[in-house]
Amino acid sequence: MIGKTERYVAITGGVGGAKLCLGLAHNLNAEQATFVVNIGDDFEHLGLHISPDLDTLTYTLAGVSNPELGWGRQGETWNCITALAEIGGDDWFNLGDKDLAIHLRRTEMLKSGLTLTEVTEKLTRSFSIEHKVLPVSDDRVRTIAHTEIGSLDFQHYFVREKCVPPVRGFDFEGCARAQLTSQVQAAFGDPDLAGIIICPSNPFVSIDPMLAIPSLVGALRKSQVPVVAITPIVGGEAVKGPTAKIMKELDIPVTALAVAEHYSGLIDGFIVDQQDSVLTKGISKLGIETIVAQTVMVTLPDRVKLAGETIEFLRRLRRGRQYRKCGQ
Ligand code: FO1
Repeated sequence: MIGKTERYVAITGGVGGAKLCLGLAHNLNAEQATFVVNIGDDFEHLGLHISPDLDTLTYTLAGVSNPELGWGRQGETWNCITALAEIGGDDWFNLGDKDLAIHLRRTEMLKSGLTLTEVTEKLTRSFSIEHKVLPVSDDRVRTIAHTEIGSLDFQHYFVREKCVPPVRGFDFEGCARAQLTSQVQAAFGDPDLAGIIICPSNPFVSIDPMLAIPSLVGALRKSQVPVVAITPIVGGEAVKGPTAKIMKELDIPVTALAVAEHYSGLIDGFIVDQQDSVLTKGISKLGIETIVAQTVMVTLPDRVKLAGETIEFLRRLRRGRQYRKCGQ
């Protein structure tokens, strides 16, 4: 119907996911795209509540993220963390001087009794971001990495230990009783919802902490719209971060096919990179329609193009059949 608002929900975490979300934000206005973000990386540090995936997406959408690092802010200085180390403070988690502002503000607002959702709404608004950036839950979910040197809080594993200790598996403390926020439930229940996107984030540490929340998987399965995932693995390598290393340690083949298998039962479509076009037949055998695109996003046009192709793919999946979820 002309003028009918098509709405999309993207599930995202980490740097890779944020890149696609920026592309989606260029294709879809604030009414059409909602971002549901991982909170499993959150932790309390130096007395501050830190939400890395919410911050990475906020800085990326605001155009102030650090292009080299992917996290934190561009044009950063490190005076405070340097001075902190000089007086015996922890400096393994690099907090830039400008970045500190968001952690101080979030901690202050949480202490005043606001929910993480309310805090995020105020913070994104202060960065003039119009799109909805929603923590998946206001409950506490924490990723734990079970490694050869013991079980580590996520940031201790990811940053302090630099992902070096071989990992045996992950747990997501609190996920079983965590509830989707009412805003996230409303996004998935929106009558104009036209598609759901699982961003090219690390499936095991950025997406799984959200899929571990029972009502999220329920929402995905109940939704009458297609779900498409984009591969974070290209040519047997992770585009960024430790995904490939984690897959090897979990004895999972480092291929886009293995990622599709990881999501199978939840997704209707999968996007692989041109380098992996040979995998499309194998993935289609899982009952997952697969298209080939340039999934490695270097420039902003790359992100906008991939996001546009993802939206078109979802439209085609919806048109292609009177949409029925698998298994219904
Ligand atoms: N990642 C690092 O590898 N080293 C850091 O020192 C670091 C600091 C940091 C500060 C704020 C923030 O929001 C993110 C930060 N990250 C750092 C990234 C963070 O660990 C990851 O972005 C996520 O938790 C996983 O994607």
